[in-house]
This record gives sequence, C-alpha cells and structure tokens, in this order.
Amino acid sequence: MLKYDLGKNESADWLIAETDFDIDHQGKCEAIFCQGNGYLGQRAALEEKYVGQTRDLLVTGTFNRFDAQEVCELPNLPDVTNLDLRLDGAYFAMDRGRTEQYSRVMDLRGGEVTRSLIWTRPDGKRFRLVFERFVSLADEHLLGIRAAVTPLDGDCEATLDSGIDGRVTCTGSQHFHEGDKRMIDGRFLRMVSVTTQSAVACCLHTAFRYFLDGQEAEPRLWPVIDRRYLGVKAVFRVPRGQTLTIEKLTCVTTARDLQYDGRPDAAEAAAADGLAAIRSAWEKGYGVLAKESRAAWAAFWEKADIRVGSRNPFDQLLVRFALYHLNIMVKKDDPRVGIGAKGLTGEGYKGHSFWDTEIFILPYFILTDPKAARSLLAYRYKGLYGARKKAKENGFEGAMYPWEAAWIDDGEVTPLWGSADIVTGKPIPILTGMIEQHITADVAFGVQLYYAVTGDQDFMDRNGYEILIDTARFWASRFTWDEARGAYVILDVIGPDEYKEHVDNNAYTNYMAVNNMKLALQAMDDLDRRGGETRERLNAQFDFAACRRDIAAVMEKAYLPKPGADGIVPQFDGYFDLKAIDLTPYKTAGQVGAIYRDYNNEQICTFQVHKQADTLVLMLLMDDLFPKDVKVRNYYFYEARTLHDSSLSKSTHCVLAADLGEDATAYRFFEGCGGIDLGPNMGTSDMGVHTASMGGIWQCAVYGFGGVRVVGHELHISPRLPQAWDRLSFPLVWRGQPLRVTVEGRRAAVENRGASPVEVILKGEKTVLAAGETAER
Ligand code: IFM
Repeated sequence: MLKYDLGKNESADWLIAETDFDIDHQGKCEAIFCQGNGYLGQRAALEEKYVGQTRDLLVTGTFNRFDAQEVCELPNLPDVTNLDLRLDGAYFAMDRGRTEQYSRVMDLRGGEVTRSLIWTRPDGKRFRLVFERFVSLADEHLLGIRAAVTPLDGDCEATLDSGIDGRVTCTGSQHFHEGDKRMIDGRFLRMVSVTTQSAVACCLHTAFRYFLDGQEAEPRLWPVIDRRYLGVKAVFRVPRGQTLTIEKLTCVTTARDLQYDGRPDAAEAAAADGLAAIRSAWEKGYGVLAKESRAAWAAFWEKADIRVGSRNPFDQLLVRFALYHLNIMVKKDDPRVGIGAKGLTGEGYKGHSFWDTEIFILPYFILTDPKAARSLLAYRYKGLYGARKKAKENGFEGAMYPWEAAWIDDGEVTPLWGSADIVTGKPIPILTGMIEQHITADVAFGVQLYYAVTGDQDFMDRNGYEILIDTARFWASRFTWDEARGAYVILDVIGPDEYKEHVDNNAYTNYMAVNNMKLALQAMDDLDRRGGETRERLNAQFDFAACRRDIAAVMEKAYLPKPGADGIVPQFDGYFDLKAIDLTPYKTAGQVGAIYRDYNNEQICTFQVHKQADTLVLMLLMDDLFPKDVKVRNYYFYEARTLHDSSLSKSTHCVLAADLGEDATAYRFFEGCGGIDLGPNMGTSDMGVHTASMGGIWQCAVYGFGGVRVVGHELHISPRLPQAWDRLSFPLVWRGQPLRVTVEGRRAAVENRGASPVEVILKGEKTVLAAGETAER
C-alpha cells in the first residue's frame, strides 16, 4: 500500500511511502521509486530476492537487438542491487518469518529511498534492518546501497553474498555475451559485458565497505566467480545490539557514453575510467557520495520546484513526483538519446521514444530548461538518417520519422506483434510503425515551439530548418489527390487515437501535416531573406524552388476536416457512421483496456469509442484554429466517447477543460493524471512509469491552471486556479530569461529573474518586464 506524508512537518509533500510489503505487487514501487539521473535508471527492486521482481539497470542509448525476430531495446545491465544476508544461517526474506514496522520511503528532495523494518526469523530471533540507496545526481556513473543489520535478541553470525549479477534478461532476452570478470586489488569487482549485436561494452565496478558499530571492519572475503556472476562472500560476528553496516558502491560506464563518442578505444577507456571512479568512490564512502548527490538535487529543486497551495496536499506531492521523474528520464546533454516512454524505469516500450516526447514532455523542457530541449531536438536531427530511410522504404520523399525510435540511426523500431486478440487467439499485429504517421508533424511542431520560445537561431541554422523542410517534403509526397473531393487527402493512417486503424483524413494528422508544410515554406522564406551559409547549404540540398512548388501545391489544396452543422470536427472520414455503444462498463472499470475483454481491434474500430484524446489534442496545440464554441462542443462530444485508456489522454482534457472554464472537470482530470502512477491500482506501473504523463502533469499545472500558452511568438499567462488551489508558483524560461510566475487567488505576478527585459502578455495585457522587475495583475 502507498501512503503519502502530507502532514505539516518540513518534509511534507516530499515523501512517498510503501507501508507494507506486498509480494504480489512489487512492480509499482520498483518503478515509481526508481532512481536515476538520465544516464542510468536503477529500478527499486529489493536487495533480497523474491519471485515477481524485475531488477532493471538501464543505461541510456545502449540499445541492442537480441535477434532478427525482435526489435532493439535497452538491455538490462548486470544487477548490482542484490545483497543476500544470512543471519545465523537463515536467509533474510520478508516472505519468511515476520516483518513489522515496515516502511520504504522515497524522499523526492534527494532522490533517496530508505527501507526499515524489524524482521523476526522463523525461530523467533529479531533483527532490525535498514536499507538506503541513492543514484548520484552529482556523478551520473555512481550508485550506492547501505544496509544495516542489528541483531536484537543475541549475537549473530551474518553472511553476506553480493556482487555483480549478469543473470538478468529483458523478459527472457539476454543481451550480453558472458562478461570478463575479475577482482582487482582484492577489493574491486569488475565485470565487462558486451552486447551481442550492437557491441557496446558495459563496465560495472563494485566495491564494498563494512562497519561494525561505526568502526571500519576488514572481514575475510571470498571472491565468487560463476557463470555471469562475480561477487564476494563475507562473514561477520555481530554482537547483540551492535550494527553491521555494509556499503556497496558501483560505478557504471559504457563504451556508448558521450565522452567516448567516436573513439576507437571506447571500451578500454570506459573500463579504465570505471576503475578509477570506483577507487575514488570507495575512498569517499557512501555518506559523502550521498551528500554530494543530495546537494545536486537541492540545486535542481531550488530552480525547478513548483509550489502548489491546495486544500489537498497530495497535489503538491504529485507535481513534485512528476518533476522528479522529468529530471531523471533523459540525459540532458546527450543529443544521441531521446526519452523512452517509460524513461529508464522499466522495460516497457523497450526504451523507445514516441510522440510522447514532442507533444507531452518537450514543452516542459522548452519552457524550463531550453538547453535540454535543444538536445532532445538535436536527437531528432540526428534521427533524420533513419527518417529518410523510412520514407524511402515506404516510397515517399523527405523524412518520415519512425513511430518508435531508439538509437539515432536505427530508423523504425516498432515491434510487429502485440498481445493476444480475444477473438482469434493470435497476437495482435501492431500497425503503428507503418501507419501512425503524425509523429513526423509532431517533431516539426516541437521545432516550432522551441524556436518560438527560445528564438535560438543557431539551432534553426544547424538543425531546425532542415527538419522542417525535409518533413514537409515527406507530407507533400504522402498526400494523394482525391478527384471526387478536388483535394489532397491522407488515406490509411492511425491518428493519436489508437482504437481506430486504417482511417482516412484523420483531422489531427491532416492539420498537423499542413502546419508542418507551412513551417517549411516560412523556413525557406526566412532563409532567402537572411541569405548566408545555411541558405546555400539547404538550397543545394533541397532546391528551394522545386521544394516550394511541390509543398505549396499540396498544401493549398489539402483537405482539412471542418466542423459540421453541430460544430463537431469528424475525427476522420466516415466517423459519424460508426456505432455508438454504451461505454459505462469500460469507463467505470478502473482499469485500462477493459474493452478488450469484450471486443477485438476490428470490432472496436467500428464503434465511436476512443482510447485517448485525438481531435482534442489538435484543439489544444493549435489554440487559434477553432473558435471557442467549436472547442466546447468537441470537448464534450469526444470526451463522452473516450476511455482514457492511454496515459496521454487526461492531461489534454485537463488543460482544455481549464481553458473552457470547466474548473471542477479540469481538476478531476488533474487528479486522474495522478492516479496513473500514484493511484491505488497497484499494477499500472509494472513496466515503468508513464513519462508522457509526467509531462502531462506539468502541463496541467502550468498550461491548465497557470494559463501559460505560447501563441505565435508570444508568451501568454492567464492563470485560473481550480477551487481547491489558492496558490501556485512556477518557473519559466522565456527567451533565455528565467521568470517566476506566482498566482494567489485571482492575482498573478510575473517576476523577471533574468538580466534582460522580456515581454509577456499577462492576463491579456502586453507587459514589458525589465530585469529584476515584477508585474502584477
Ligand atoms: O505514444 C503512446 C500512444 O499514444 C499510446 N500508446 C502508448 C504510446 C507510448 O506511450
């Protein structure tokens, strides 16, 4: 069970606690308590072994393809969190004996997890155990565990078995060759394992320190080397009431690490640096390293914290939980990596990046950490190689982004088969990699938003313009002429709503594609106006005259679904011919995908039922495309037919409801976003947390209640707090200047904490803020 510390003490709203050990639901806390720093993610599987655990250590960018039948995924590195304790011969495990006073707490302030309990062995002897963990935010390669055991009823012989365990897989796929294993200087364990296909050397160095009642101990150690395992065995006599403390420190380096990019000796360098790093970490010890990490987290919170004054203190915790995960989901300085749909918190979606990044997460980075946002877009720039390959393979021009992306030149990596079809009993084919194509326009949208917020001309010259033009070239070749309609159309796609396959003229896709084409035309105009090297390079690459002609011809006659007499924009052609069914059983099932218990994909495609927001995402992204009354009608129409079976749905509804003045509904959807990973359903996060939902929670707070919107090249701030909130304060970065927005009741203030003036539209009024100035309305 999860519990939140929402009291009035200084740590309130920072702590998430697991109050009992539930062997059947270990995945939830493994994922939500996952620790990391963007380079690596260490899932919070417990130190001792249980059936049902998923011990994952994932390192960004290390993708490997197990065999030709499978797509690439992030491999699960050898496990370093294992720590088996035998207390007078009996293995400590909470499914034996009795466990009391159990708590495991994630403290979001420093990203630390502490578990404490009293364990009574089957023969009645009691022990106090405390386990602590950090993954360093100060040094991305380091992680540590500290375990303390105190015998309460008599002296005890404690035996430790712990090491580097390569006997882990990704649901059965072993991504590594047998590693090179050795103990160095009688103290440092080294395992270097190389991935089977991508040949990435992953180097793990581990070392232990031991203390008896605070005094460093040097027990007799036995090295243990086995197949895919390297460890130590140590035995201690622990007098009653004294505490044995074991520190286990690990350093992770890989030949893929940014600092070795392009180096032929990357594997050797990673191993050598790993050894040097563990030596220095061992000298410092757990306490110092944990403190350094805590300081890095404190610096993060100082800048990034969003403060919520709510009648329900859970709201504050939820927003911080989202910020915590946003901070550990991506290596912000590495343009070769994206954000996995589960970040580095689990094996779900194999570490692949989706439109989740550009539409749900990127806005957070663009508006708070533009350097990280630029790196994420540079990842898409590097992905142009794969996008061009995909376009070509499918008979199109330009760049067609993969629905699922992994390493920069992998191209499309969406798997071809999914879970069981209830009717046929066969695996469901996954068509998204072939026909969910809006991702290409979503990437262009990301570039548009980044440029609007940052004005980063250097990025546009190096990467942005090229992305816009080549993606538009794809769309120009993707539309086909429909004689009857006298328009260009897009046939046979999946829109954002994945409960509808093989649809024609999905409104979201068509409008976003046209927006992408408009951006490309503007880009070429800009370039012509400015002249210079970038213009020369891109003109030579694309031939602006031909490009303009092709794109404009399609764009001007592109079919865009319009609202009907009732104001509803059809999600796609023939939408209104679909059957309406009673969705109550699925809306109230308390579980996603409940409709699949009764129908298969083919049947669901014939109903007016949606997995997630589709046309409504369009209405959110393109704020000025439709008048308010059209938005209102579409909101009610589509929401009634949406099951929110995707974690990408509720935040869109929250923000739109807030825009429409539907305060209570917006707040209900915000709470719903909280339920996705922190709700009572203990199975929702087994495969990892929902990273898009973390971005979505930020959007609810900042776009929804904070009323922030980027319109053209302007920053609009028109807050509208829900009834439950009386205060909200959040940071933004606009044109490089840090701002803090504070809303108290109906008053809103924007403080320019930067060095240059900025212009904002505060509650509809244009306001120029000098450096250090605050405007209030
Ligand atoms: O990108 C999403 C999609 O919209 C719904 N299914 C899950 C994907 C990854 O989060």
